[in-house]
Amino acid sequence: MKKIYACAILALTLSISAFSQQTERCGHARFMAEMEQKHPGYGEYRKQLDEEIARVAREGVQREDGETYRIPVVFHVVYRNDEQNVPDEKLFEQIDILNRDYGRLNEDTVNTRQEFLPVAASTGIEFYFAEWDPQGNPTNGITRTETSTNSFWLSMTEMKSTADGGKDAWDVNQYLNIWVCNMAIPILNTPFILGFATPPNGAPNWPDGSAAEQPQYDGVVLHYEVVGSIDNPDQTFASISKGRTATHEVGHYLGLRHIWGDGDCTEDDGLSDTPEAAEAQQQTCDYSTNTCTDAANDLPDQIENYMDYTDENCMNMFTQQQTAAMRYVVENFRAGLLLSNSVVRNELEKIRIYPNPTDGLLNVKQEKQQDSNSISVYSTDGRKIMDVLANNTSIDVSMLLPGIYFLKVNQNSTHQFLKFIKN
Ligand SMILES: [Ca+2]
Ligand SMILES: [Ca+2]
Ligand SMILES: [Zn+2]
Repeated sequence: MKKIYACAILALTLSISAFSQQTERCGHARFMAEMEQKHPGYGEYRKQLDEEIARVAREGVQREDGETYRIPVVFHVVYRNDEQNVPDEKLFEQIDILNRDYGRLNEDTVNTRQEFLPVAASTGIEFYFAEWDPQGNPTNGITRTETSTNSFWLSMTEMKSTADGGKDAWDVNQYLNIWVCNMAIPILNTPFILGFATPPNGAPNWPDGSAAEQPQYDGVVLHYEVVGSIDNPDQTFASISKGRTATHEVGHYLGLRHIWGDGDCTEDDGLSDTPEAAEAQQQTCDYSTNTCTDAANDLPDQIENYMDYTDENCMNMFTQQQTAAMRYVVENFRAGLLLSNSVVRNELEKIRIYPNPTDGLLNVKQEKQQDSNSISVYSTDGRKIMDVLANNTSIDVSMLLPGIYFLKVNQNSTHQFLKFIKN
């Protein structure tokens, strides 16, 4: 896979795919190989990072009681046609799936086998649509970009670059960027790859020359057909119909390795509560799988784990050590995610609007009344709906349809946005 760009290999890949109908489940190995080629030393850097994460996880760093890490997400939908322009509802569903899986609120936790129940964990990590864009404007956390690119199957960066037919990231330190695009093999029209993610970035031992190119490519990419669940999946999608490509890829984004360690029984993911495995579960649900014999307490392969390649119908858990590892990554390498939207919120406390939700009248109370105020109402997709007279502190919004809106309050040279709900 390393020389995927060579024409001979390309032709070979096409023919293999045609015969086996095999879709690459996750592009992690491909990503690592590409990064190693561009930035020699990347693999070594990753290994050090992995070892540090594994150490923390093994030592059992506990979740601080009650503290939930909330991560703002922006979806960048890059589409060539209507089908690829995945509707909002699918994206809403995808966030719900992430929250259920990461919170161990998924319905199928009942399928976790007895021997793994003691280590199955809720991660205490939640995901929500970004409420503010990088310029401080209100947003629904979704961007849509039309492209002339038929398929992004051969590139791991073009979908992340406006100049290359994709969409530039929002500040990768403040948002989890998830690109949704077509990665099907042309002509065959089957997905070449379902998704891939970049592992955490930002440690001081990042190789020279990588910083300028790499940071804005940080995030997760999903093939558009596996966003959200698939109701009546055909054969191609039968084992990947639960929207769990995102669960798996976000796991990589938060530092997790595949549970088989991308190698045989001598390689592992550094975590002791995921039993060693010799290879990926091949998109099936075979509970008898036991590819490695552990010395003391031999357990079957943990096919329930989101970081395997199991049929998504049988995936249902993260472990305690995976939880510790991901939380460590959030705290040490992706802490900006926790700060970004809260900074804006603190600013907003200087202005109060009430009642909220409102049936008709919205009162605006400012700590310091400004002379040069102007107030406008915006929809969640950033359209201005109405202007309000500058000194008006009671706004009639009775004509608005029920829903979520933003009030933009200009104060001299700055402005603030406040969210309100119209019943
Ligand atoms: Ca393990
Ligand atoms: Ca075993
Ligand atoms: Zn993977």
